Amino acid sequence: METTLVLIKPDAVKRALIGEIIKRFEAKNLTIRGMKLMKMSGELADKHYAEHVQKGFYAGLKVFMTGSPLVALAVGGEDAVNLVRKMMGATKPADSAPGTIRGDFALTVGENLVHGSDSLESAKRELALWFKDGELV
Ligand code: DAT
Ligand code: MG
Repeated sequence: METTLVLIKPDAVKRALIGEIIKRFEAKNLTIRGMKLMKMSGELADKHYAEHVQKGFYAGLKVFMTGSPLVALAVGGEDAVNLVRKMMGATKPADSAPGTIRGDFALTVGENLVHGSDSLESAKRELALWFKDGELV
């Protein structure tokens, strides 16, 4: 069984979509193994988005991600990493299929509602940033 990191981003929390998003993962029979509502620190943002810190959009992304609370989830199940990415939809909402979270609810790439680890290796690295040993059930 795999476990992946999902972030319900600040725009989704503000839009009261926490329940809608968690409902989809539960309906798919994935398991919520960890969950916390918190504000992302700048330090955590730099670590979490290490692959993007040099990019032009990063300053705006950091302001957005650290500006108000988000929900971090550890989501487990068979093929959870790829499955969650499929359920999220493509990064750019114009490319994300109807039926996906971004396809159904997101309008812009800057506010695309959810994060999901993009590989098993990323999932392991990211889960260690967000959850301490012993916090996952
Ligand atoms: P994903 O979140 O689908 O894994 P990513 O890792 O390429 O996508 O980028 C991380 C986040 O950064 C993405 O969810 C939204 C933001 N982002 C990516 N490309 C962007 C761009 N061209 N302009 C603004 N924000 C962008
Ligand atoms: Mg990514």
